[in-house]
Amino acid sequence: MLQKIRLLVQGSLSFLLVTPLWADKPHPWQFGFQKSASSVMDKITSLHNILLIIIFSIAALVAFLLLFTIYRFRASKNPKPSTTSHNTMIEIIWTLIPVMILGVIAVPSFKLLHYMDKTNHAELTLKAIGHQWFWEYDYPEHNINFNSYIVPADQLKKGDLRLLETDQAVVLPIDTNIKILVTSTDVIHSWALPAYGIKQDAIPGRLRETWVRIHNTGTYYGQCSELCGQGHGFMPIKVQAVSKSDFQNWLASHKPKAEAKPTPAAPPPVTPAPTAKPQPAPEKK
Ligand SMILES: [Cu+2]
Repeated sequence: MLQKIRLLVQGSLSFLLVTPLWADKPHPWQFGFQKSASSVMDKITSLHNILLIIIFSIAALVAFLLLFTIYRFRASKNPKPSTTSHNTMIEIIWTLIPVMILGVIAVPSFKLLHYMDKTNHAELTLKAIGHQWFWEYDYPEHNINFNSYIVPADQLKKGDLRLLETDQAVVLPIDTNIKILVTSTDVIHSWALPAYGIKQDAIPGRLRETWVRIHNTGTYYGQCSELCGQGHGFMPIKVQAVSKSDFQNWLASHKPKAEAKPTPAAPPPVTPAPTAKPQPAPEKK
């Protein structure tokens, strides 16, 4: 129990700790979001904070009215209760005020949905393809393609995160508008990375789009977020965000490998099959 309380306090205060890398990761008993690493997540966090203020204000007002009513109209003070059951003005007010609150919430919410949808100025494309149970990544502009599998618990090195470590990380440059295309080859998966504010379903036969502009270098972790079968918990996402120059170096180190792929052999020349002589139709008896 004490251990749980310690983790709870540690987790909830973890956002105050300064880590050498800006990238965040999940913490035991964590409350709240991971530290934002993208412009989309910045906006999600601020909308969330506005909503928290609204929701707490409503809860406080309702709690106050409830307590006030219980106290003011208690049986000893108010032995003969009122039998009023309708009041048109009050009913109009308590319908209109929630509608106005929802309208106020809807405006920034739709704006954010539109902002998260796609970038008009993509500088790089990453395609994430879900498989049962691993992710395949494709950099269409650079001819790079690889699969990314989980590192099993018995092969983890010191400092590795259980269930989040992959054999090959996705490498992405910071301060770059990156278009992310998500699809799947079998069932519905979901490419989700909390620090970037991304959770995009990977649907077979469909190409979903989202985008990210990463602020800080570091290692970021995510997981498949759509129940996709027995290996659902074992297809993590690991992104290594690097500077633009490091990204160019990474591209250079990966390109020859990709280009050295054996080109498919030319198909053997097709020799025309000897045309069969037309057989005379069997005579009818
Ligand atoms: Cu899944």
